[in-house]
Amino acid sequence: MTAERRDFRVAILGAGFGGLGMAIRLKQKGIEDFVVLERDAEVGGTWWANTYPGCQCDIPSHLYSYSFALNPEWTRTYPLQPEIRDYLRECADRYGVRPHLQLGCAVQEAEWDEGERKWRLQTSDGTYTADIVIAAPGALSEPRIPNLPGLEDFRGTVFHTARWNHDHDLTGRRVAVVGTGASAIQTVPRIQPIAEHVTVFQRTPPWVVPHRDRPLTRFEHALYKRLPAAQRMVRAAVYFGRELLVTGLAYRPKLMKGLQRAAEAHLAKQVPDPELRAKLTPDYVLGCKRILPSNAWYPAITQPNVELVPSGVTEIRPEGVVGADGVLHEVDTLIFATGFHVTDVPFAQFIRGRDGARLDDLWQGSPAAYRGASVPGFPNMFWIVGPNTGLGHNSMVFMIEAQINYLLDALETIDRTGASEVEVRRDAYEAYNTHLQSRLDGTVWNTGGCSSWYLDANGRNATIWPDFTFRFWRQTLQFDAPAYELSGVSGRGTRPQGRREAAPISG
Ligand code: N01
Repeated sequence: MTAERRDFRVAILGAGFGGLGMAIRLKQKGIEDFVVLERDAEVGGTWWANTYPGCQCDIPSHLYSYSFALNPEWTRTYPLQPEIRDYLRECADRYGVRPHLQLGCAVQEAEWDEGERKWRLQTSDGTYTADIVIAAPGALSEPRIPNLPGLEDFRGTVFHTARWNHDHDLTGRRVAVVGTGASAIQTVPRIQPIAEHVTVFQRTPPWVVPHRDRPLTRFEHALYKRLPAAQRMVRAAVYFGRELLVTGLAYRPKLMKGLQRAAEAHLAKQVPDPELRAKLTPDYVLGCKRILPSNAWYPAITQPNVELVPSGVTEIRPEGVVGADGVLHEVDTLIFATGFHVTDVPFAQFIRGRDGARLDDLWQGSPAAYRGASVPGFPNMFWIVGPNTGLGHNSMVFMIEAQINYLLDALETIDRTGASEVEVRRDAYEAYNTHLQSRLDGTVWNTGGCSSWYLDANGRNATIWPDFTFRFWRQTLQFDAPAYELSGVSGRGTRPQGRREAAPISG
């Protein structure tokens, strides 16, 4: 499609839920002058990249779709990775986004060209330029493998859950899994029945609650197909039911004790051995880290071919893994379920704004943005799933759609005013973040006594939206132009001579 075209009004970076959703909404508005640059071979983002056995969304299906594209075909109450991947592919087809996609195109550098008032994007497919960049690289896209001594000398096979090695059959293998987060607890129960032995290194136990996953019935499928309003009602009920958690998570962490007792009962029921149970019992308030639903995790851990090592890893040797107790566990396969680079956004080091300043230098490992979207010094660049727009309790798709609304209105404002540069004011950015951080102070994520990937290296929470999500929705319904400097606005005579007029983004 666009192989010859290199200059666009809008460039969207990433084709996961965020980037793809943005592209669809642009099409729905009749906006055609955009490109989507995606490093992977298909759309889907995290749901394309994560293919580990057992990969499933822990947010209910009815809520895990775009509001404008409900899916009556979900097979289960919690969707499986392959069906979310297929849903997103289908959305790309149905809404005609394919001609705008540049797949297999990794953005290596993004630089603001002050003279041209454009972003210059160096990619694996050459240079692209765009008036406006919408960065949607995802918060959980760069796997994090700890820098462990001896790792390069390991004799066996090593991979990360987000880069699953499907050519490596785990049947009869001696496997070590490092980490006990959402990915580990989904995949270990799938590895355990086929591996000879599984050693799980658990640095911090997660809180695990009963899972309500079940297949959707033929009646439900027929109902939702014939009566989409019924699915909308279930969706709304699921949404508000999950929002109730915010009362405990963000306002009164003590309220989490009730759910914590349910998790303790789940553990007691599934793990009769008191010694093992003690190892699996967290010492922080439930909700501080993501609450994990599973009926299969504890039963897998209690199997005779599984050993739970209640410590991190200190060293890798050619023949195995050494835990904090100094014991060598001999394995032939090492799987890192150690999460992602989140607050140390790897992409930020490749972005240069005004005067060549690197976003990485501004953020210094602690990302911040105005409404999760805009950063001073980086004009005409907006983020989807930007800083402090993350959730632990509800659907990210809801937050993504709120952000898309905001950006659509931003684009309309730019179009209407003819501005060639839009940049958030530093005072607005600072006031917003000061308020946001003060809201986070009393929340379970900051006070629950755990260390999680929501916090940066200095303990600042750069990830979570600390309130009801409908408040974020309300805040982002309209682009708040007074918080921004709009320069080069046509009609006000501020556009410097010799600079090109902004092309309309609509039509
Ligand atoms: O990663 P994590 P994940 N030595 O960061 C441990 C989403 N997700 O891939 O807790 C030993 O949660 C670390 O230990 P500790 C979801 O948002 C969603 O599992 O830091 N251990 C932890 O146990 C989720 O939150 C679904 O002490 C080390 C684990 O590795 C996010 O992705 C499914 C270590 C990392 O857990 C990330 O989940 C899957 C070290 N050096 C994922 N370094 C859904 O269902 C780290 N660990 C939607």
